[in-house]
Amino acid sequence: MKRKVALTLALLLAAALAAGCAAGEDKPSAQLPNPVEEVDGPEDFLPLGIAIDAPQNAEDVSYAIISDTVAQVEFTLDGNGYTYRAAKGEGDISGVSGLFNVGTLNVNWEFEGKGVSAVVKTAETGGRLATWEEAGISYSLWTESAVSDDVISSLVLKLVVQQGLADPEDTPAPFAPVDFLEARTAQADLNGDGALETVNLVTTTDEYGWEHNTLNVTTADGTVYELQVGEEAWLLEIQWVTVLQLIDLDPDDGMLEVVLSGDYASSDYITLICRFDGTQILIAGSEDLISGETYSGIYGEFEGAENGIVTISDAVDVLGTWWGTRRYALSTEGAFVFSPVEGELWQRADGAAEDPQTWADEEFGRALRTKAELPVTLDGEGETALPAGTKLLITASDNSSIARFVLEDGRTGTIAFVRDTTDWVTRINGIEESEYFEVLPYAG
Ligand SMILES: [Ca+2]
Ligand SMILES: [Ca+2]
Repeated sequence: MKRKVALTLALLLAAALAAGCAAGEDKPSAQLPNPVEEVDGPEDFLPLGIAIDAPQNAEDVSYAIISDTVAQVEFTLDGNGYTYRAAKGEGDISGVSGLFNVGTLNVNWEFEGKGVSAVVKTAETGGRLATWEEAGISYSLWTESAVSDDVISSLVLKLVVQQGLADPEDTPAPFAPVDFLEARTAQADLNGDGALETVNLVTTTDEYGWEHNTLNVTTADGTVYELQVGEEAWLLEIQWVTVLQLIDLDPDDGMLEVVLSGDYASSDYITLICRFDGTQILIAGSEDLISGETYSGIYGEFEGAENGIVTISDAVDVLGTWWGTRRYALSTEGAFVFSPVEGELWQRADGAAEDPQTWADEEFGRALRTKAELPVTLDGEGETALPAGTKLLITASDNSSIARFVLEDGRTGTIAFVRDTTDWVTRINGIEESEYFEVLPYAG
């Protein structure tokens, strides 16, 4: 990937040189390869993974992004005009063509215990070009003015100190999720090659009122990659998009993820987490713990992601229907497949466990009331049977074999169940669940 960036930059430079020659110029000049897009400020460089700004006390500061890869700040300092650039990868990004046979100076110094070195070249006109590299990013600083070597090298040091040295020991600032549900379009470097992609979601409605969603990724060179949601045989077609975000699951892999979540039936949600790898758009799968198969997408709605852990919410049908959340992580083998975080359950998320009203007699659909002795395991007490007439609230479940509950007096415990997947009957100790409870409020 790095090689590709370097090549792109080399081509840009070649274009700049060619432009300079065609114009018949033989003096050094900052030829700007097109397209140059003016931007508002240094925050616009962040999607490129670059943090540069003009030095303090600079005047006439302007910002631009060149060919979606190179960040540029132009400014005036002490009456001299400067062009400061940075881009991921190696190579000369200065875009300055011309003769530099007057002199080359290598500047080295120590900063924060690390060696930094820049090369300062002097043009025939007296202009100075400084270039340096730091943490995989190339920098250049050019001025047409005949400033002294001391002036240019101390300005380089000032800029390096101002932005700080990248320290691999430091945790980088986490990428803040970008919500583009309203805009339907966003720009970011999705695949970490230093060039911005445009991602957008196009929703069309057919003559039957059925919605079709297409996720498009357009690269800097105009190539469009498409993902038609629902195209895969078992990928459900989202009818109502509720979440559209850019997130960063792993800050170290150079990639961002696009999250698309929505309702595919009546209040049945699915979450698609997608990556663009430079050649195609991939959808993360999720492992079905019962069958062992991998499905495209994760059932449930996307709630958020933190430290690589994705939270999904969904209706859980275990001893009644209740709203729960579960946390998923990418499986360790490096595949783009999510599994529930080991040892964690679906957690009830409707606030019922904290609400005293849950235990009121008239509250229906929250606390359950037993009508027969219910075999359970109480925490700290072991296996026992709860007498008929006991109220309990289901608080969590693995959605396959156990349910956690809390009693009105605060004691907690576990109910073991077996779900018969042929007739979808759930049994506790061999007896159908409905035999134990006055009402089991299932939705749908
Ligand atoms: Ca990119
Ligand atoms: Ca990442």
